Amino acid sequence: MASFLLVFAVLLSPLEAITVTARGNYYKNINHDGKAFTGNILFESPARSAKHCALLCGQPEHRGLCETFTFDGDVCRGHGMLGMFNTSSFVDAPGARSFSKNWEETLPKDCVEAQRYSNESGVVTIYPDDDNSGLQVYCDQDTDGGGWLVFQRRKDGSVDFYRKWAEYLTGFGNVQGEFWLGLDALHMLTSRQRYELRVDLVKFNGTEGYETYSNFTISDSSDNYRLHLGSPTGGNGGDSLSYHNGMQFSTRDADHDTRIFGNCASEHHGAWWYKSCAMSNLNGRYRESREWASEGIVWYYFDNTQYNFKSAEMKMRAM
Ligand SMILES: [Ca+2]
Repeated sequence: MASFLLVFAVLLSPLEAITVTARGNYYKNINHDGKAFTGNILFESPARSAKHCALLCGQPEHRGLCETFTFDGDVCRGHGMLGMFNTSSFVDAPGARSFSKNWEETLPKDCVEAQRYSNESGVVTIYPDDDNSGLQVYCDQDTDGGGWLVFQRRKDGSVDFYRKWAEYLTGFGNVQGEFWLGLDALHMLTSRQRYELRVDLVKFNGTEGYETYSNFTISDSSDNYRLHLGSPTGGNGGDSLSYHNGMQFSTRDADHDTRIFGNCASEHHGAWWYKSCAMSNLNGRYRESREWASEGIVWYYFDNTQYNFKSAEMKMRAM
């Protein structure tokens, strides 16, 4: 039987349904004229994601009979082949996605793999592990060959970064604009594979700088998301992060710095892996113009000053 006849149909937003997998094979979505195959239902089950639905479809209990599935964001329905070759068994379903075996591609687990689907920077859903329902992230596919997962961005002061512990864990802001992805996500990602770290900076006069580090990992909540960094591996921005290597994360309401008398997060109006206190402060207060201020967005060794930056981005790439 020709493999192109194995058509998969799901009802999903395009962002969620980049690809799905079943029985160890991988499928890339193709349009099927806005129709979905809904016949010959073999099973119905709640599912977390399209990928989860595909995995259910591939379970041995279905004895290989499940060939397609639909997922409405809540319920997963597995379908057999019966009726698939009759166009009347497809119903109108605007936004439906079909999946063909011909493509044989894998779900992207990071922004490096996401380059297989698009070389343009933007928001994509990655699947860091099989049980995960997907994580929406911003991939920078332009800088130094691309493949960078951006986890922090400052550029216009539109988002307040002077926030408490709980918000730094879950993340905040707008992934297209200013945001912090979240310490829980950073721990999850860096515990699954090795990443390098890159910091991009722009001064108010337009001068750009960057710095890269190997082996970027963030420990878990029991260790207060401690920063672990390898050596600086390149850049012209000055190494302003090694000073913070081995430090726990602190916010104004959760002081884990090594300064006994004082709270670095409140003194620097930010949240960071403060020591006693900071050679960098990229979550500090945003200012519209160049000012000398230790509570601003500082990267000290750029030019050995505490002048604030116009923009900053922190990103990571699988090594
Ligand atoms: Ca302290």
